[in-house]
Amino acid sequence: MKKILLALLPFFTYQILNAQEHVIGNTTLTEREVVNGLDVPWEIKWGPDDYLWITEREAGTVSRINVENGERHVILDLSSIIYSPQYAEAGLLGMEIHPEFNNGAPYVFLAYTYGNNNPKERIVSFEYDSTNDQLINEDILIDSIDAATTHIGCRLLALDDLTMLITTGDAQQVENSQNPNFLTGKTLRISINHIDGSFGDVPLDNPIQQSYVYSIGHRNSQGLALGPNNIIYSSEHGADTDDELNIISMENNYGWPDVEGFCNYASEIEYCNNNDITEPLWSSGTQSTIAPSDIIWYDHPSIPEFQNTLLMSVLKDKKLVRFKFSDDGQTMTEEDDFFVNTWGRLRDICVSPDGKIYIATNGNSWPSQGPNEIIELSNEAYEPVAITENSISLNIYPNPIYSNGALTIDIPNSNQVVEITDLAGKLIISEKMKNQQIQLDGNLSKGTYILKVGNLNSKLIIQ
Ligand SMILES: [Ca+2]
Ligand SMILES: [Ca+2]
Ligand SMILES: [Ca+2]
Repeated sequence: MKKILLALLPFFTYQILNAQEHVIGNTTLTEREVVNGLDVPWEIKWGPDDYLWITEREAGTVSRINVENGERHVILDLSSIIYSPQYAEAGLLGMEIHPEFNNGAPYVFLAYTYGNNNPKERIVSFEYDSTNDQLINEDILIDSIDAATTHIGCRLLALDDLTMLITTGDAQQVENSQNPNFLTGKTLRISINHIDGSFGDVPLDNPIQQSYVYSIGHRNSQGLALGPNNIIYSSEHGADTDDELNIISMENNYGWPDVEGFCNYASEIEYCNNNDITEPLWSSGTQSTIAPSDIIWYDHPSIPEFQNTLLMSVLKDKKLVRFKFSDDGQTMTEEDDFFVNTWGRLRDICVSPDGKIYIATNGNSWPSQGPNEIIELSNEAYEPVAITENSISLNIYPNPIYSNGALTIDIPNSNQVVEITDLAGKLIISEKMKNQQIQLDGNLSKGTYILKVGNLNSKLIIQ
């Protein structure tokens, strides 16, 4: 018995040292370090293969990480190509995974700087070779964008219409942000449609024919996130004042370098009126900056305090900011800080399908004096809605049903709200019945769901 206790001791000590708890409202989040000792993690994405995909800015590598055991496999090494000086912001930066990765389009997009004396930025795609666990066949999509040691943008966001948005910084040539002939200081939009032959081309409905330019007047945007109602939110670094949170729309002008933050100074107001400048939803104010990096829209029920809010990882002020919005998503209504000075500078954030949050840290001081790690935050008390054959207590038909069918729910009071969640408990549809029916609008992909009315529920199959 004594022997067993001794054998167990190191294990428990390890657990206590590495598990920490954070109370947020009514939820206790458990902190766990997934991996440490990285060479400036810049992008983290939850992959369609249930691995965490990361880029490391200075090392120039892409890796897949098994979050259960922290095992990391380098699947691409661009160290011989990239320009990544130590005291700078350049290197291997943004990454995006094709929305149809598991469906015939195993493409991974990267943004990086290259060329030592006259640095440029390029946007490329690679194919994932699952047999050898490597990225292969580089295809340069946009080449020779002006770069610099800092202000390079490089956040990528693929959308369901098979286009991808790309942020570029002003590359320290501030006036070019207002000039549509330059690709710097912009949001760009490119086709990633692998079916119609337009992959890599300028989408036909871009505002300027044969130009990737989608919006202008940006300084250095390093956050892009898709929110409800197809709203594209973007975070942006200010110079000495006015970091911004914007809604990105086609053809808009966001003001830089002539306007910082809101149109609130006399000179700005005139410029704003003459040039139809789009103001931000939020600014860090006219006194200081916080250095916002990535943003995500968190919509999972496992952390109710964060559900349906925008989370922003912040570098200089070393915190996570939660933004709440009006129902239409157009107005910011509340701003709250979390984890201030807890893990140093927070570069990037992503969420797994079961609602766990992953944060990439970039050390305590600029540019990268460790720790450079990835932290997991989870609500261990959360129990996803589980259902067994026995607990079916509601008659619905037809079942299975097509994703755009009319579903009848056999319940006497027909004014109740119907909730449809996936098996992880994520709410997808919440709608009032009409005449004991709801009309599905094609938004549910094939699979199994849980339909709930009050405390009754049933398994629902979409075919
Ligand atoms: Ca990310
Ligand atoms: Ca602006
Ligand atoms: Ca201003």
